Formats: sequence, structure tokens, C-alpha cells
Amino acid sequence: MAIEVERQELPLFEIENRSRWYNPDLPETDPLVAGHRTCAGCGPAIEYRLVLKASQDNSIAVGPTGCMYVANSSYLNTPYAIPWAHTPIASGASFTSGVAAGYEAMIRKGKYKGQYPNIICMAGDGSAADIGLGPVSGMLYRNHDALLVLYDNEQYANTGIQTSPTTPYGGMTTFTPPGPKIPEGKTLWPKEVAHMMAAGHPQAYVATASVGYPIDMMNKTRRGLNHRGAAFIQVYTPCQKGFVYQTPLTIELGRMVVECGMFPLWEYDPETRTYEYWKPDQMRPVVEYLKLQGRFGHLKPEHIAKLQASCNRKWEMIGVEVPGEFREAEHAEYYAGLGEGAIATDTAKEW
Ligand SMILES: Cc1ncc(C[n+]2csc(CCOP(=O)(O)OP(=O)(O)O)c2C)c(N)n1
Ligand code: SF4
Ligand SMILES: [Mg+2]
Repeated sequence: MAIEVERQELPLFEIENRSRWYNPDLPETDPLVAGHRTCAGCGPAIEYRLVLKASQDNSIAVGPTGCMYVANSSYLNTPYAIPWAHTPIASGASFTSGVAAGYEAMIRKGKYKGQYPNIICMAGDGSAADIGLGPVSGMLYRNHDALLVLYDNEQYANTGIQTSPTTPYGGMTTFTPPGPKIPEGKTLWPKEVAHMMAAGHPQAYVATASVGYPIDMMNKTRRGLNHRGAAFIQVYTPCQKGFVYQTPLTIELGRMVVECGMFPLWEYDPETRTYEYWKPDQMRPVVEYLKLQGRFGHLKPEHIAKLQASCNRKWEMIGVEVPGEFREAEHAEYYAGLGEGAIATDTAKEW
């Protein structure tokens, strides 16, 4: 007779509001210990550490090729205090599907005696939104009991900052350099991966999160793991090398991207099949976010105006009233009145 699979149930962290950065009740143990080799201020490294802190010790991590594989592992060394496996860039989710199906079968047949582990694949945007997109959809469609976290640094970072489907319009990468013919750099608009996953796999738990809201991200990790079936979370994770910003600003950017409407935070509940969108405490024009990053330093008023228009459509989509000033900022003339230095910082000029 098949043995029942015993699942873990992780309690949520108490937060009065999602803007909180710190919670004294966080677990002390870290499944991702110190000693990796990512850049200082690396957003994906912060995400990795906190997601695994939320999932705790009975977890298995899967990492397709990308910065978080390369920088986190050198010969016979990794910072993982839990089982971890590297996979080719396209097959993170297929490998994860196999791990989940394997544990289900082993527990049912009595060949594995423990509780079902938290199975988490953390894949970059190049992997989960592009080269390995098909297997992610397959994992959600078959509804394996596992969580896929897309750590979104909006580029293929590890191979030298190439554009990916989540690179914003206007972002400078080595494949989208601005020049006389294409002054804005990237001309395409980013893929809405999380919406795509929720719309196409209505039985899955889907959410967006940002390293700027760590406790919110950890609670979404726990909700995704507690959900019996597949879960997908897209986490905004700034990359200091590709975005070109001052190192201590990683968390600040993680908040500003939400406050300017470029990366709304939301959850999709597969039980009720509804979206819950979140309005940040503060709203900012997108130029405030752009001007902290060298990758946007080449943008002209007409490009920033287009980005503001895109953010305004997102505010409308999540049901937030767009302030009059933001509507004015949809027009290039608005920036003429801001004066010298208002749309590009020294960091941007240096780059
Ligand atoms: C099939 C395949 N194509 C290309 C590569 C080269 N490659 C290694 S890491 C990487 C970048 C991955 O980008 P992403 O998934 O966004 O992770 P990040 O480097 O940004 O952390 C690429 C293209 C590869 N390993 N396999
Ligand atoms: S290049 Fe970017 S993503 Fe890669 S380790 Fe450095 S900061 Fe992190
Ligand atoms: Mg990436």
C-alpha cells in the first residue's frame, strides 16, 4: 500500500506592513553560508540567502548555469549547507521536476523515510525566461510540488552583460549598445514572465517579489512552498556590474523599482484564481530610479517619457490612480524644465 507523503508547513513571518526590512524572528541558521564569490552588493546573492533562510534545512536547491552557479561553486567548494545540484542552463526546471517526482515515488514506496523536502530551483532570467522557458512551463503544467524562483537581474550577467527578455526598454547591455542609429539601446519591451506563468498555469501559485522587501519575499517563498503543487516567483535582484550603481544601493533600488511602478509586487492565488496587487507607501517618477544607474545614462527625454508612460499603464493595471505629474512626465518636454543633470548622474556619465 502506498505510504502517505508528509509535507512541511512553514509559518509565515509576522509583518504589520510589507515595507518592513527586518524581523527579529528570522531563523538564525543559513542554508547558504558565507564564502561565495559574487560581486559586492550582488542582488541575486541576497535573494539566494534569504529564500533559503525562509525554506530552512530540509531543502534541496537546484541552480542552472548563471552567475549564481559560477560564483557559488568552485572545485569541491560551495556555500550550500543543504543538498545542491547544478544543471545546464535550459534544464533547471526539468531536473527539478525529476527531483520532485523522485521524492514522491520514493516516499510512497517506503524507500525514503523522511518528510518531503522543500525543492527549490533558482534560475536566472536568461535561463527561466528565455533558454529554459519551456521546462519551466512543463514543471508548472505537470504541477510538481516544487518552487521555481526566477532571480531577475534583467540580463545574462555571467557571460558579460548581454540583453535578456527581461532587460528593460532603454537598458544598455553589450548586445544593445546605444549609438547614432539606435540611441536608446534596447528597443524591445520586456517579457511579462510572471503574468505569463499565472495566465498559462492557473493551478500554480505565482508571485513577484523584490530584494527591496525582504520579509515579503521570504513570506512569498513560504507560501509557494506551502502550496501543494507548483509555484513560481519572479524576484527583482539588481546586478551591480550590469546596472552600474553604487554598491550599497542594492536594497534601495529594490524598493525604488516598485515605487516607480516598473516592477509591481503581486500574488496570484490559485484557489480563488485572483490577483492581489500591492500599492507601495510611496510613489516616484521613473526618472528617479533610472538616474541612479549607468545602464540608463544615455537616455534622452523622449526615451524616459516612454518609460514613464509604460509605468503609468502598470499603475493603471494594478488599480492605482496615476498622479498628474506622472502623466505630464509621459511627454519629453517635461524633462526640459528639470535642468542640467536631472536625468543622468555622475555614475552614468562616467560609464
Ligand atoms: C545552452 C547554453 N547557452 C549559453 C550558455 C552560456 N552561459 C552561461 S551563464 C550564461 C548567462 C545566464 O544568464 P542568466 O540565466 O540570466 O543568469 P545570470 O548570469 O544573469 O546570473 C550563459 C549565456 C550556456 N551555459 N548554455
Ligand atoms: S555580475 Fe551581477 S549577478 Fe553576477 S555576481 Fe556580480 S552582481 Fe551578482
Ligand atoms: Mg540574469
